[in-house]
Amino acid sequence: MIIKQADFVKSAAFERDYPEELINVEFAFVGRSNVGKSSLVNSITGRSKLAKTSKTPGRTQLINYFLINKEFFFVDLPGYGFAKVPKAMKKEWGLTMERYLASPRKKLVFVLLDIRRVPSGEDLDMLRWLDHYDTPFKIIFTKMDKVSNNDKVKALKDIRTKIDFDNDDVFFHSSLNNKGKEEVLSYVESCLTGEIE
Ligand SMILES: Nc1nc2c(ncn2[C@@H]2O[C@H](COP(=O)(O)OP(=O)(O)OP(=O)(O)O)[C@@H](O)[C@H]2O)c(=O)[nH]1
Ligand SMILES: [Mg+2]
Repeated sequence: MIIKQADFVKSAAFERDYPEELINVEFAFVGRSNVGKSSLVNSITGRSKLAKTSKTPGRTQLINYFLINKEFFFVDLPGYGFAKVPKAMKKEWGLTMERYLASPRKKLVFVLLDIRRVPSGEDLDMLRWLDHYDTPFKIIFTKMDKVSNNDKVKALKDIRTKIDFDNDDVFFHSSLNNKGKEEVLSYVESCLTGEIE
């Protein structure tokens, strides 16, 4: 799929502030703070400055909507699991994320996991939550440029102690060299054309 246009639409905390729903499903990116959600949005849209990225976890505090090819939305969500912010603030971000996930919007959720980390309790909560609410989701392993092929095998083994998945059913991506981008985009396209429900 070719991304001809990608535009920031708006930031929102509450459902009433989300842009009007489109006919097409929207694609949301969730995961721990710093896992690379905003970088992934930039990588797959080919717009390096579309979503704000940061070395400091907790950069994205609101839900950011991007309109792609005037057809569908990518939704960049605030990350979870960042310890070094005041409790009240953390709660607020969590609520912003939960409100989105609980909203009736037609969505496909990409759950991002850092290939070098065993999934945290919060990652597992997220996966359980998506299952519980019957929300379709796909896992994307991020920062693949940080691991060799050998490391990857070992990392997947460690990750499998916590979660179960088929290698064919997950994505592997690097925002540094954009490897894996086409696979994610083809999947997005297949969802839009209705090949996958
Ligand atoms: N090497 C490498 N670094 C990456 C990759 N993706 C993201 N990063 C780096 O990881 C840091 C966090 O990236 P972001 O995209 O801002 O992460 P985020 O998940 O949006 O973080 P929050 O908005 O805080 O939830 C930045 O320093 C990025 O440059 C990747 O694929 N490879
Ligand atoms: Mg971000």
